[in-house]
Amino acid sequence: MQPHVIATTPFQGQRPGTSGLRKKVGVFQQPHYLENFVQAIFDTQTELSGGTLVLGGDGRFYNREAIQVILRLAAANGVKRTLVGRGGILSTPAASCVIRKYRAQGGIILSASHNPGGPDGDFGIKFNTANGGPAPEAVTEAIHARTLVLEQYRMLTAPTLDLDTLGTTRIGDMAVEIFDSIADYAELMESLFDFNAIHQLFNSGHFQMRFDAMHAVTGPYAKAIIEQRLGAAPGTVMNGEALEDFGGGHPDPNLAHAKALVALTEGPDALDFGAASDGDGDRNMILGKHCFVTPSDSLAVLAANAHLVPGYRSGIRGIARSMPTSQAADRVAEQLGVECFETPTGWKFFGNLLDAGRITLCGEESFGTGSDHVREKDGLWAVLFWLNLLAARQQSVAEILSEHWRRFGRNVYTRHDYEAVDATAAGGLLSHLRILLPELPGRRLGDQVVALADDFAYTDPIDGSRSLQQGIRIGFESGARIVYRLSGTGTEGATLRVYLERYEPDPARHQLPTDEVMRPLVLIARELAQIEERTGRAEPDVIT
Ligand code: G16
Repeated sequence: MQPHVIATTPFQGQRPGTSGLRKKVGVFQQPHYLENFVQAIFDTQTELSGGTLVLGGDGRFYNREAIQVILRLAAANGVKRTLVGRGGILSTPAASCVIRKYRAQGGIILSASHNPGGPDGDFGIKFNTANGGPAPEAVTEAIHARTLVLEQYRMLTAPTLDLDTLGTTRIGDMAVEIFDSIADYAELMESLFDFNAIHQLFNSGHFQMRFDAMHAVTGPYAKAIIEQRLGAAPGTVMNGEALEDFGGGHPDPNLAHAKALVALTEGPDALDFGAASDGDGDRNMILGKHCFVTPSDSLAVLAANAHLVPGYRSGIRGIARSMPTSQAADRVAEQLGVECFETPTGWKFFGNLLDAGRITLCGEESFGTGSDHVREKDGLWAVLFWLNLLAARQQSVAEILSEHWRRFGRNVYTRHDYEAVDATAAGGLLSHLRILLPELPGRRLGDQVVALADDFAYTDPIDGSRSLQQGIRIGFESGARIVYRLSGTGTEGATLRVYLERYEPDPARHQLPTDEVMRPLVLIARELAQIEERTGRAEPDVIT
């Protein structure tokens, strides 16, 4: 079968952001738009020709159509074998797991993560390399450069393939295997965690939990693992049916978007444990009875307790966190005597450190936590890790957290997001801060004195690559910090993120409400960056 060569013209704006190319569905539906980007992947990632590709997505609107198109492109570009998740479904961590397990040359994951779906929602595509991780910047830049000069793409003609029946078919010379990724993923989880102990916790008669899959990709994985394998009561997984529009919701597991779950952990009949995951299953939120664990604290707690979990019993090698993530994990690393790395935002920056064996655990303030078991952050893994800790320590989430703070001090943390801000105004705000940087050290702002002020730059310790302008970082003598950066995952205008952190060593102050502790720092952050003046916004849209 001869591929058709189809003439095309380049699209501007196909540069992947923090995590792949994310646009409105309508943008992806334009003739040639998806095809151009995917052809640019095949043109630059030449090892895919003759190799194995993993393909699937979070099940959002346009997932199935995009998979049919990508299969025809893959066959025409010489891919020998494509593994497709049944129904076109693959969570991001499961995709990473199977790329590694079946030694594929790469994977294409269709997802806009936590962004809303549906015909008017967002769609996205990301390429993962043979290590199972998000393509590093050098790869995404090469793909982008190729999109700018592309004149043609290659496709085979083929009937629409049945994605729902397990088994192997062919398109031209390429084998298409529809497989069930849940089994591979569940097996990996069972190799890391004490399933018997978690099973006993569920059957103890005094433990109530819910996992909110937010009508997104984790539903089938969570039902199989939490309800079927671990024996939690049916209904423990809520919103477990994956829907193309996530039931009209915003599949972002945080206090603003998982309100129904949060409510279940409050009040007199509060659950002991609540957890949620996002659109593509890589994010997680952890809640206890009357208690929210910030993602930064979660990373620190997991690191401090990793020895209680079978998969990490022999200790951890090191920890990495993204720059805006609180420094709670640094304190744990110091006590454990292991290395701690501060990387730019984006899971892709952890890949080299994981591959080189320099770190075991890593995490981000954006509700992402993971380890060297795959090369993506992993929502369900984090939930199972916490369940394993609860079973091993026989304590509540709040008790574990309070003890952690007593031992290490508390890094009180909050993030303010100003969404869909005028992009020019947002750029102007950052430029204004950059101009201020040299004069800030030593200056008193409110009750704080500036110790460090820079535009974060990162040199990868493994390959020496440099990443510049990764966020404005202002550190104070007290250990407090303010970080400003623009999101790389939005699809409308610009999203300004302001990350705020204050260190509190005094246990008598650990239970104070976060907003009360952070208020003085919030005022400093707003004034310094002239947020209202420049964006017209007096208050953030989302506070996490
Ligand atoms: C992605 C990246 C994360 C990043 C997050 C937020 O997560 O994988 O590494 O922290 O976006 O990025 P930004 O602040 O630039 O919006 P996900 O879950 O959306 O793939």
